[in-house]
Amino acid sequence: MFYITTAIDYTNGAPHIGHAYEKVLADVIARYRRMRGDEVYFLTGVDQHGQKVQQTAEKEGINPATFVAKKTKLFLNLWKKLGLDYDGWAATTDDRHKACVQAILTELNERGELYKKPTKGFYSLRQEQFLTDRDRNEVGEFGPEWGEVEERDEENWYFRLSAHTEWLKNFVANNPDFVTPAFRRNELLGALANAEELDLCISRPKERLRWGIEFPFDPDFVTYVWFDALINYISFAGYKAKEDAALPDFGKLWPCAAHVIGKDILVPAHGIYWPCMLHAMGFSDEEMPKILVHGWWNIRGEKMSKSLGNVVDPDELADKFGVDALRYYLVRDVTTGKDADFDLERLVMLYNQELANELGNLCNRALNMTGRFCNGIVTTGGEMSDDDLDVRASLETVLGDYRAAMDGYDIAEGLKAINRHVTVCNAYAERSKPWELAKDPAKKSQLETVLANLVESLAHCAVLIAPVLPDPAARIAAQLRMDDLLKLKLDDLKWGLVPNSHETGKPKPVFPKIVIEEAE
Ligand code: MET
Repeated sequence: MFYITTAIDYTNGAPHIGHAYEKVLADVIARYRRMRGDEVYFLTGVDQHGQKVQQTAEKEGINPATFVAKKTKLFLNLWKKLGLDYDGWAATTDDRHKACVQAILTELNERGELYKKPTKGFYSLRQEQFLTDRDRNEVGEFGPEWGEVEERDEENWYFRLSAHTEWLKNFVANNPDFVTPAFRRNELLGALANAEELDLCISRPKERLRWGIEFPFDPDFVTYVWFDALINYISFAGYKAKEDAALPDFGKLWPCAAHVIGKDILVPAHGIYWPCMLHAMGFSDEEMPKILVHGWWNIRGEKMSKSLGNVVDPDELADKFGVDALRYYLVRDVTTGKDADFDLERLVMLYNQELANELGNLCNRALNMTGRFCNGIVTTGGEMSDDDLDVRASLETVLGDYRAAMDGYDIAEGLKAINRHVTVCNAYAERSKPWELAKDPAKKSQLETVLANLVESLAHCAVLIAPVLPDPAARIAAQLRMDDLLKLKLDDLKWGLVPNSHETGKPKPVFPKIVIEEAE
């Protein structure tokens, strides 16, 4: 089973482009793994508790539950619009999740992993955590990154994080695939080498924070939002679930193959707290999840183009440029793990060039000429010239490149591999000039072979592009009149998908060009 999750987003605002990127990335990986033949479970959701949510709700004068329900809708609607195909929805106010968090707290307490002690110090409201002297800047102050900081003197519950850090250091050192990409794992190793051996404060007194999960054995406290949120990965996977909870079978899902998260929440939450929490619960080294860390899209306002406007709201982007262009851009113009610059001109350019002009053109010309010159009928089995054979060889190379890239979560490289083959095909079409061959009855077999090779290539490309662009892939399959095409698995992709005498349909533009009106 390939179990994949995303970070769950705070419901104190509307989803932004970073949220959309992460979810699309995870969706593409999930779809690819299904195509690869894996059984997949894709979980995403929202982080509904915590001080920030409570504060924003208070500011708007509504109770947190109503506020959260409203914001959650924005996420659900956007994910629907972007075509996310997830199997489970993790919303942390769900009673099944609360029950799991409480069961874990009780168990950890019984195991002696928790203790209560007075806490005195400075607290960052933005990060919802106590600060130490290490968090001060050069001039001895808590910098703006901590937001509002206040002094607190209160009792709290602690998790014996420090009892697990030695184990964690060894575990990370011995398991290179715990964090992908490697340079992010190095960041974690660096952080671990410098870490102070501190325990983690996992409660907040109820008088300050009501909007959280109550401690089952000390109802004056609620659970720290990160401790609550991280548990979503197992609670919604069926960990400690009741039989009738309608959750998956935990034994089948776990360990998670990829927690897809942003670089800002690797250290300390996912790279330190989470494995230590699991270790404290009794999970073995073999039962540790894997983490896939992505970078950020930098939005440089001044670089935004005049004619395209300053839109970076994913919802508006999808409306303005189309879901296909947005999904494509979000995985095409970035190397997984690294940061990238969000550039609307590139979004339009990449869509128009690689999809409208190249893949769209291949679809259009292959089906159009097959219709015009051969009544839509594909005839295979003719003699292949060297030029014909080169097309077939290109496809074979591309299949290998694509698989290697996609297995390594490098979606941009996977797409570039497809595009290489499309370019080969379009050049081949221009060189072979089917429109000339069609004029000479003696060249009929040659014509049929060229067109069959183009149609065959198109069928492959539709399958390969489907994880990123499921709707256009389906449109191509429909025009090819190959209803079951997208049910094929990666291993089924071999030359000969289109049978002899197959009748294709008429082409309709799959990627209408984006036309930008010049700004005055
Ligand atoms: N809500 C957190 C964030 O947005 C992520 C939690 S993932 C368990 O940073």
